[in-house]
Amino acid sequence: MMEHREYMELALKLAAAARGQTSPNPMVGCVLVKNGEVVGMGAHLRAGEAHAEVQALRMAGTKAKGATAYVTLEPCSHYGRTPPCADALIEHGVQTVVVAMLDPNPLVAGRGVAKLKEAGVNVLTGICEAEAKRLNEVFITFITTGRPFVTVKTAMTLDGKVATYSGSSRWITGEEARREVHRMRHEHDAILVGVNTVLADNPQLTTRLSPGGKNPIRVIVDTTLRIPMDANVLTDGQAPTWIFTTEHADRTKRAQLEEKRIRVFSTGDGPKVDIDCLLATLGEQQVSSLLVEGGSQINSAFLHARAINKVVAYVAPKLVAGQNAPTPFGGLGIEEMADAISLMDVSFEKVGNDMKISGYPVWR
Ligand code: AOF
Ligand code: ZN
Repeated sequence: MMEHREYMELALKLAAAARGQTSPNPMVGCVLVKNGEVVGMGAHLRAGEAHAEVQALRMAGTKAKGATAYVTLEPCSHYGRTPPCADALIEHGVQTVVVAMLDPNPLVAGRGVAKLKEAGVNVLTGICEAEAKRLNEVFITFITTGRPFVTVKTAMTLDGKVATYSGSSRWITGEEARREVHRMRHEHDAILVGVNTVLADNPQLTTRLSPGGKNPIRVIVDTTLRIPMDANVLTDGQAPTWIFTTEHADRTKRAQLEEKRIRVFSTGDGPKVDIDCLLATLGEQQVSSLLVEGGSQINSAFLHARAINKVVAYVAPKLVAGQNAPTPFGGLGIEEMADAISLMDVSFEKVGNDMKISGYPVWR
């Protein structure tokens, strides 16, 4: 017979199988076990569809009576798009519920566990909690702040450059790293670049994976609406494109864009697009995760707004030199090394011939 942790790890794997398709909902997995036998399994696959517990209960049928449920997230207690899972577990006679983490959704936040306990169900919490929190880092941020979880992804040479002095930048990393980036695009609700990147590279910002993937909403930061009307992101129709600008933008250009069904948001009359306002707006639009693919000015704007939740940096073993060659984060920068932004929970991974370093900035 397996231990609590092993069943929970299985439930976490089931949950993670739906990565990139549950937004704005969390990924959740559930395993039902009775007398050492797995009698039901389920995962939440899509917002609006059945929750993990319901899927597992359906599979188990009458065998759920007296079983132990392993759930990666506290069973819900509220009527959302679907009825409460806590009620379903109680009705099916589940005896014990093992929970990895409480639901940070203020509508639930402990009420699911309380409901189960009141009904006489044994509840055990905190099994594989750290793993569960990592799995749902996006959901936790979105449901508690109303803003998207922001990942800044960069790719640079060993000497820290994102392009040569002449602006040439294809490609810095190898194929494996580039494939990973397309996977990241698939997993995010939206992708963001600055207009300078559009002007320099005319990117599509789509997910090119075989056998296919979901395209994120394309967000362009463009203070004065310099975007060319024939840019790929405006003409290819592959995914929605939203432009964030300011009151300094030309009204006629704005109308032209809106005529092409491009959404244009103004963040006010500040000198630059206000990152804070941009994030609040994206959150209102149910964008729970945002992948920032730079340029150096945009990355630096996010840094100065302290608006980065995660950094994923690919470092390619190449040298291009050049004191004017751009680096991942531009702007004036921080004066004292003692004030550098440190990352925590850092991981180092070899991807093809490149090194991937990821971590979570500590904002003091
Ligand atoms: C669970 N099991 O599998 C999931 C839960 O609108 P709804 O009905 O889909 O509810 C969404 C909320 O339910 C979501 O914000 C989170 O609090 C919880 N998600 N809960 O017991 C699941 N996906
Ligand atoms: Zn539920």
